[in-house]
Amino acid sequence: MFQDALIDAQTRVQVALDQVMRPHEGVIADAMRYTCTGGKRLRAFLVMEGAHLHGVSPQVADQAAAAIEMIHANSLVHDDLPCMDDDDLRRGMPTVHVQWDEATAVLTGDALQTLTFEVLSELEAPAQVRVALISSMAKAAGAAGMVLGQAMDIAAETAETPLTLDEITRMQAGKTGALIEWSGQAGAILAEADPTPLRHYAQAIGLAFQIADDILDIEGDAAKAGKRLQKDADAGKATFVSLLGMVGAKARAGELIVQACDALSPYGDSANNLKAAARFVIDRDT
Ligand code: GRG
Repeated sequence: MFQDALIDAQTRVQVALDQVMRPHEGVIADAMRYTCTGGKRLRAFLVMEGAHLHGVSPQVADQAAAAIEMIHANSLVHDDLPCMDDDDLRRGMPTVHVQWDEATAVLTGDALQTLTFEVLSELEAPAQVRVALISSMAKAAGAAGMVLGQAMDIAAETAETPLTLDEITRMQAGKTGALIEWSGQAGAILAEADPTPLRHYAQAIGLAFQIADDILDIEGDAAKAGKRLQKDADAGKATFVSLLGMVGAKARAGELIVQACDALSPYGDSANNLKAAARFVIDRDT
């Protein structure tokens, strides 16, 4: 069942994260562990489930899952900095620059990023598989992926006109979608199988995830979410809700979930957990 599989993924990725960070000591290592605590672990779950579908060993999948959760945590720490979103609360805890200071937050993100690539380079997998995962991670996180999406989002704050639906879709494909896409495909890449069905699935849930985030920003409960809400509305920024309306945004998210589940048809019932995860992406309250 999906809920059991998600809890299992949360437990397994925490063990893997503890293991990869164990040799590290000092304040940055403390902040890395702090940053990698909590969260839904959706990206780890996607890696593990995709790996399971392709018969990849859980040990290898868990390392790849730890890698994506570390670069995701890197993005959250940097996103929360005063020069970006300037947030005090993340996953229900003070953000790293509040708990420590800005220099620590920058360095913690940097250290998580390099450890991400170190872990991928040391996976028990053929060299060409490791290179494929490293290269796709670099592209997903970098100047044509998450960094680009974040830069577009920041530029939109001072732009004269709000983003159009097309622009916001491209911005989110980078900012949120690229790492989700990497997570979805990683299991197939590890098995040297065709990643196309999982890529299509992950692209659809990535966009649905962001639409759900925009809905939660308005309808969510800040205490449950563990972070500040109503930010985009307060800043007068265009969101999927402002552009499609609440009813339209919910309908679009629902369509994307159908599309995501359709993409999984080559896997039949073995992909039931991934189908349930697609629903979870839009039904979640955090
Ligand atoms: C790491 C190379 C690199 C660059 C960072 C700061 C930045 C560039 C990007 C910001 C990206 C960002 C924070 C996007 C928001 C994505 C998002 C909706 C995060 C929340 O994800 P959840 O809900 O969080 O899965 P949990 O806490 O459950 O893990």
